[in-house]
Amino acid sequence: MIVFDILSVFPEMFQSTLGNSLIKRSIDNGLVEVNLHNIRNYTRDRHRTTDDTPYGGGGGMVMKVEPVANALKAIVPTGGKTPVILLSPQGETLKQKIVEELSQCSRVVLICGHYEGIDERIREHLIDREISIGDYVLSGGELPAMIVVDSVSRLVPGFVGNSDSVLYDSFSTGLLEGPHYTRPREYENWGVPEVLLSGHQKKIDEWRRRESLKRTLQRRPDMLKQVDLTEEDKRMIQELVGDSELV
Ligand code: 9D3
Repeated sequence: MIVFDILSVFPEMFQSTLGNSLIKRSIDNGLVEVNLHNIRNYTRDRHRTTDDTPYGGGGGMVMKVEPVANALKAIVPTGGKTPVILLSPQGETLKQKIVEELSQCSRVVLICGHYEGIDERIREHLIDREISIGDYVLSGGELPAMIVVDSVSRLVPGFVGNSDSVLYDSFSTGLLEGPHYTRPREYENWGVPEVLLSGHQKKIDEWRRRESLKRTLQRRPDMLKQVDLTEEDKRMIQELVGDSELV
C-alpha cells in the first residue's frame, strides 16, 4: 500500500488519468491511494494568490512559499520519514532506480509547479528531493507527477499484471528487450525467425539474449556499461561487433 499526496493548482488534471488506467484498479483494490490537494485552498489572502511577481523585477510569476508551506503542514505527517518531492525541470532525471526507491515508501508527497519559477525558500526548506522527467520543457509538473505515480504504482506488490513481468523490465535487467512475435507464422510474406518455431529451448534462450544484446548495442550502447555481462554475453557482443551485423 502506498499513498501519494499531490499538491497542484490544477488537481482536476489528474482525474481523467486516475479514473481510466491500470492505476484505477490498484486504487479500487486499495493498493494505491492518491490524495489531490489544491494549493489554492491553503492560501489565506482575499484573492487566494498562489503566485506573485519576482523580487528584483523581470517577467513571469513565482510560486509563493506560504500556500505550499501551509499545505505541507496540514498534509505531511510529522516525523520526517515522508519524502517531499518537487517536480521541476531542474531536478535529477527520473530513472528506474529512483522509481524502485520510491516504491519502498509508504507515503510520497509530490508538489507540482506551474510557474516560471518557485520561491527559492520552497527548495531550501520544504522539499527533500527535486525530480525532472527529462530534458524538454512542459507547462507544469502535473504530467511528471502522474508519471511518478504510474511508474511507482506498478511496482507495488499486487499491482495488476506485475507478478514477474516487472523483474524483466528493460531498465531493471539493464538491457533492451529483443523482438517478439506471435501468430500468424506468416503474414503476407513476413515470416517469423525459424529458431522461435524450433521448440529447441536452449537455442531460443540464446537467440533472445543475443537479440537483446544486439538491440542494446545498436540503440543504447550507454546501457551496456552499467550491466553485469557474463563471459558468454561478452563473446556474443564481440561476435556482433565483428560481424558488423549491426548495419
Ligand atoms: C520560462 C521558465 N523556464 C525556463 C526554461 C523554466 C521552467 C519552469 C517550469 C520551464 C518549465 C516549467 C514547467 N515544467 C515543470 O514544472 C516540470 C518539468 C519539465 O518542464 N520538464 C521535465 N520535467 C519536469 S518536472 C516539472
